Amino acid sequence: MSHPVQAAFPADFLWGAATAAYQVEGAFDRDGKGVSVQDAKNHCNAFHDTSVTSDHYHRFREDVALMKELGLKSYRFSIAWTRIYPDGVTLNQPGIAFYHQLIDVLLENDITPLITLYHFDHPQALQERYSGWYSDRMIDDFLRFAETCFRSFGDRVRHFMTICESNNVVLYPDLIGGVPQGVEVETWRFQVSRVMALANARVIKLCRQLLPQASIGPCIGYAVAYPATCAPEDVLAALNEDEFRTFYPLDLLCLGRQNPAVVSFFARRGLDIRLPPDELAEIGSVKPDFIAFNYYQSDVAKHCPEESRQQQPDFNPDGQQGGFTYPAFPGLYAGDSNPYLPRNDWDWEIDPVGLRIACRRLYDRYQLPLMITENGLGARDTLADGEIADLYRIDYLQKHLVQMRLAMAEGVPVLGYYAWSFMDVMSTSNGYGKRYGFVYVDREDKDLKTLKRFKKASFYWYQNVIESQGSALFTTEQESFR
Ligand code: BGP
Repeated sequence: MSHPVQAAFPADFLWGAATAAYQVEGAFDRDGKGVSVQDAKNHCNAFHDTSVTSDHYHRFREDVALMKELGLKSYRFSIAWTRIYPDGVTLNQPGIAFYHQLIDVLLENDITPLITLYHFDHPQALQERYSGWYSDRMIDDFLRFAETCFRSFGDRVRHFMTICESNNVVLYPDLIGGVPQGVEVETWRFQVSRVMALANARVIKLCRQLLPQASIGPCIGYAVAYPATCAPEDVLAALNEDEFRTFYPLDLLCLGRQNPAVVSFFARRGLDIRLPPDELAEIGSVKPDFIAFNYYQSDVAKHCPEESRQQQPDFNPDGQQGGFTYPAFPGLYAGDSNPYLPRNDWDWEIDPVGLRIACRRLYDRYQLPLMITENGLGARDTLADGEIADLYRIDYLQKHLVQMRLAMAEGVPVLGYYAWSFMDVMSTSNGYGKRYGFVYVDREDKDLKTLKRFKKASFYWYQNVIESQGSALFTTEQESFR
């Protein structure tokens, strides 16, 4: 296969892969760890059991050896807040010790750590005390946790992300503890995004004071919105989706301004979401070093008249195509499927070109370097004779990386790419029935089995991509990785 853009990637390009603490570590109550909102949630969910997950807490040395063999230049992981502050307030040294060991072993293997400070798992104690991110009190507790991370790990870690997908967590309140009784969901959404924006700004400021050499940025999930047709109402609906879901939070975090269309939409409904000028000025006084974004799929938006029935989005729980519940937000947009794109079993549409569009849109609007911090294909993998022939995943990753490279050739500075996920982890919406990793973990939702690790076909493929500094993307025949 030949391709017009075959120039090598920058020498310092961060070829990476990612995980998150509650999805990979297990050991949910070991060495003083407290209960997180994710741990609490698992008691009422068929597959969400954070007690063991992929047992990385006990096997991290073996896992880092696999990262080394894969050739990873960088590993993105999150720090479990509840290992460091089990109840949100009291320091737990053994939790710090665990991450010291993980960071040291990564560095011994020349793997650059990228730390996510918050990946959906704050202490349940803070949720019970004051409803977590719904309260301003969360800001100081998050700052205390971040400061401990900077002081403990900042001598060796140079890259930090603040809050993972602050835009998506407000769309799915149950992901982070839910909306307190008696509070309107829209009121909750804007309060949480305000608190997160303030926390983000103060944490970045603190990082600059304590670690002037470090780089730090926020993270969002971006599903580029396409109009369902070229009818102007549908084009407007797609603009609405982009502005509400992605640009409102990013404008706030990167430009310190509130998107006027969003402000006016809620004003017309009697909700004043304008921030006090001093808060806006504070948020705007901090410019991140980069924008991290997670990309899996694009979206379709169509006109949604005012008189339509509101529908919150919901995941496809059983992995049968057609089971996804598309959102409908009257007066803004309604989601729909895209007839031009294939999809996985959970209805996530596969759109490599969308990644290029996302890169172009984000850079054009914010003029900040980008990091793609999650991208991958959720699938049911089959272990047969110790092998996993995940050619569908190779196809997905290869096409996305090529489009990312094209965006770079078009002038977008992309600092790194982190596939989701390094190894199989507990999927947030679908447990172990849906896997993403380069490394297979031998377990099912209800059966821990051996927890042994197996390298998938995609492992060898990514190894070759990294080793060739990306040029294998344009030459490899997938068949050779079978
Ligand atoms: C992102 C989360 C990840 C991961 C991923 C895949 O939004 O940051 O933690 O879960 O989505 O989603 P899922 O696991 O639901 O398939």
